[in-house]
Amino acid sequence: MKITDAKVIVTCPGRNFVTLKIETDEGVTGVGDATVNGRELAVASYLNDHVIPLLIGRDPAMIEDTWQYLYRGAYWRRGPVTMAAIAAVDTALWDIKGKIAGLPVYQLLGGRSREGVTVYGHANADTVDGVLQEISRFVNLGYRAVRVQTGIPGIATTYGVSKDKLFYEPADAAIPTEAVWSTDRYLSHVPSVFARVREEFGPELKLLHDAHHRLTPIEAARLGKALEPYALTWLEDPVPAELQEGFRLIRQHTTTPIAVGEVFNTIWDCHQLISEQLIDYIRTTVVHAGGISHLRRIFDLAALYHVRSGSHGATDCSPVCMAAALQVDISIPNFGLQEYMRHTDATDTVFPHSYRFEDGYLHPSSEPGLGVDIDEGLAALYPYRPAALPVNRLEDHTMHNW
Ligand code: GCO
Ligand code: MG
Repeated sequence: MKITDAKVIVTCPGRNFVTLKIETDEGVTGVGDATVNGRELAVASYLNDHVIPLLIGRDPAMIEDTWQYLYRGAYWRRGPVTMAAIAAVDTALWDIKGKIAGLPVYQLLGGRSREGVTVYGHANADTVDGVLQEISRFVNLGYRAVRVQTGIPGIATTYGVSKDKLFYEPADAAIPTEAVWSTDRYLSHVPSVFARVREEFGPELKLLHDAHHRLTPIEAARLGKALEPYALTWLEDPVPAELQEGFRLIRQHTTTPIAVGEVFNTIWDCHQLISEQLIDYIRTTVVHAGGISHLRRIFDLAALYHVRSGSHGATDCSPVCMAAALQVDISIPNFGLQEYMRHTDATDTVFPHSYRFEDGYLHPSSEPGLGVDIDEGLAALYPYRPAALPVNRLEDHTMHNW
């Protein structure tokens, strides 16, 4: 069996997505997500110019060899663009392997380890009263875990607070919008939010919070400590994680569990965090961390060190990514939680899929392969629109992390 063609489909049914579709001489096709929010066309070009010519004529069954060929063969290894392109190829080849075997991909990964994949939704609002209502909405929908983000008094806009409550789309303009940030205002507000939430919802609901890379280690330690009475399931991305040893300082001061990894591309971005047990959840996902093969490698390393998975599942991870993530989530021994931000109806129709939400769980498709496809005719109706993520400045205009 041989790969005969591969095409990159860029579509914008509400937001931009990049999808790779691989075709074979036996008529079996596979899909992979290659979306990097705000850098979509860079990945499309990397695939078209540097990857697709290498795929033609290869045996689609050789997933690991193809992964190693694209990773080692690039010479310039790693990075979000390269790894998203490799991820798309890897994901599409697993899809093909599953279809040929007549099995959902999770069966090829060892079969189910659980009944369903526990997901968390995003409750957010400008005010504390508003967020309490939003949390109720998620609880009524059956969610067992909720991420809580609110506006910060004195700051005009805050990460994670969205106009449209089921979706969060921060890439809102071709040229990045500029937000203003104050760590002091944030740190003095957030603990009071969680105090109210625990008071209203009691001890059982799993609560999460995303600091979105904005703190220093000692600030993160202070926040983690202040949040301890409210028993969060995790505090996410407390600091930018290039400096992996920075997490030691957070760990010395707080028992609030730490989650990190949505912007990581390879196992090398987290091997110190994992092997020194500086984190509790690793949030790498299929599209940004080298596909199903590499994600599984990261999660296997994590399992040795009591670190559980918590894959990123924001709106910019397409339904192809979500379908693939669920195949991994259901099969690994050290699954933690899966983020689940819903897609627009237009996105769901462009990417027909058969995973489903029920009772707080997502259930992967049981169809052969990943159980997801792209409707190319529909995709063509939604042309690419330039959209960049915002940038962040301190009140004195110093550039900060968004
Ligand atoms: C999350 C993330 C997202 C990212 C977005 C960037 O935890 O879901 O932090 O909200 O900001 O995916 O593209
Ligand atoms: Mg996040």
